[in-house]
Amino acid sequence: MIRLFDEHKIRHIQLLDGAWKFAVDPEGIGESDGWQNGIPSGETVTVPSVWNTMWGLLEYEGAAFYEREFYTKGGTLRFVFGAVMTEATVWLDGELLGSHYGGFCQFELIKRGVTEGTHRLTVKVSNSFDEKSIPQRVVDWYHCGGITRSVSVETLCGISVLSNRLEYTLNEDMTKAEARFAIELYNADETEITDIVKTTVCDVETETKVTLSQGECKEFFTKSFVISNFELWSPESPALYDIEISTSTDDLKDRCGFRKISVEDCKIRLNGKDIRLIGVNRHEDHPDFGFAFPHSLMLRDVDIAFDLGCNTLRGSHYPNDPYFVDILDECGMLFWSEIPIWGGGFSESALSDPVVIKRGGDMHREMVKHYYNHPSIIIWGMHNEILTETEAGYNMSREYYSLLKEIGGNRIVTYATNKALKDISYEFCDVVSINQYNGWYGEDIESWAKFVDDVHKRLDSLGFSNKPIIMSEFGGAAVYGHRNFETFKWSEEYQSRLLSHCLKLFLSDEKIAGTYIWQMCDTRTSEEAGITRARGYNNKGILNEYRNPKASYFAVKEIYKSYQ
Ligand code: ADA
Repeated sequence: MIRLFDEHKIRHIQLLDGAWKFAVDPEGIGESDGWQNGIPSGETVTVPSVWNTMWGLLEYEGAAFYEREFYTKGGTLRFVFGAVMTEATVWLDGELLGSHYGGFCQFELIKRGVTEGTHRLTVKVSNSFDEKSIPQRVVDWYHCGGITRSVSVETLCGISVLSNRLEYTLNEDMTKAEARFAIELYNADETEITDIVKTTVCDVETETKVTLSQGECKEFFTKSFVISNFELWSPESPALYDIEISTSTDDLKDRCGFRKISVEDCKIRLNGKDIRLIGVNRHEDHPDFGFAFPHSLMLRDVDIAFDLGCNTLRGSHYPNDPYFVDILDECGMLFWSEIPIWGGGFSESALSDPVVIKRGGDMHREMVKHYYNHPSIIIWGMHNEILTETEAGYNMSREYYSLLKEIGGNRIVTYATNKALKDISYEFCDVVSINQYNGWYGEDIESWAKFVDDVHKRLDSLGFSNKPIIMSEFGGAAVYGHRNFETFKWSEEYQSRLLSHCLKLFLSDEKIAGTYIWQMCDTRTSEEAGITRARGYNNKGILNEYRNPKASYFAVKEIYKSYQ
């Protein structure tokens, strides 16, 4: 995968980005007509991309086939897909390799015994929806389709290192880390192999003898070890350390940082010090690229966030490109990562559906697996605006909370509720995160103070007054360039007034430990949500979709900078 560093020195990697053959399959006949054996006709597209930016396909929902040839010296090949929106089925030379559900996380498929020569890789991509889809059809962003992140093919030899997690606990004064690696290994050869797995982090080395039978995949733990020669990772000083893992035939490089995130007495603490999260919600979306967001523009978004005075971003509403999270690790920007369970569309019966619950669980597991070592991720978000006032929402929250507490490492687990005054699931979050839109939907701007007061009273009455509160969404829309002397809705002035009012109120409240404005940039929205949205966009960005600032940007900047 494309990271800010090379993941391998030994393993042979071939990037399959670039030109692919492409054909839409609106009637869904591709598979039965054997397109996996060769797309009958089609055009050339660039991968990664979304088809919605192609001529005539802006609103296309359904299936499409992608195909390309590549040369290999053969052996055991691992195909790595950074992200495919939403469902992928993959064939090699017409033979089914496997499939994957879920649009925002990496997945891999392995094929053994591939011969030397030129081979054909075919991917059927579908962005259709039904009642068990995550997300559901109704969302407030745009359902793009396509191969949205890089594709590569890797040659695995002998015992290969597929993934790793550096699990650690810091001692009281945070000068020592008691650590161990969990390493996913795979035997790519045709015989049983015994090998030594070596790891290095902060000059501490381990060696573990492992034996795997042919084709076996297994998670191993190294012995525990103590690291003492490190500096803590923090926004002011984002110290990162290389991880090196190798066997006699394969290797994996990664990075980590050491930090402690905790919650106490209505405060969020980073490395033992109170921290206020000052941030915005960001969709990884751009009108010209959709979810295939270019790496060069990621850096610009981070620069904008720093200019605004943020120390955190919320990756609303799905796991972001690992390249982006690498940038955040390097520059010390804190991150909230979540999966796309976006409430609007989920009925009670969908929330209780075993297929939906399993899909959500798998998405959480994938997110944790691929992002575990990123120190910038301090929050896992379980879901957004589901029916947490019902038993179905309660049960889902209980299940995902215990899962993330078990596997997610040292992180805050939360969910964003828009039912603050009737939510019954607060026991399943470390921090209460509230989405509320007074001043935009319904209540007027002046009603905010009473709302915040009511939230405190409710948390007190439930016995959760010790939990910090994050205002995870608030804001209002402004159409870029719509300026006026009066401050009425949809004008830049009104948005400025609303956000300034909210921020002053929230930032003067000791129990509110974080603010994430909805939202950083305007984003194109789904047809269903678009009916109520000017231009078919969610215009609550403080920048427009091309990253040009609205008046509120400068108002927010002044307030945020004063809290640095
Ligand atoms: C919700 C949701 C956002 C966006 C927002 C809005 O809180 O989580 O994705 O739709 O409302 O603009 O109404």
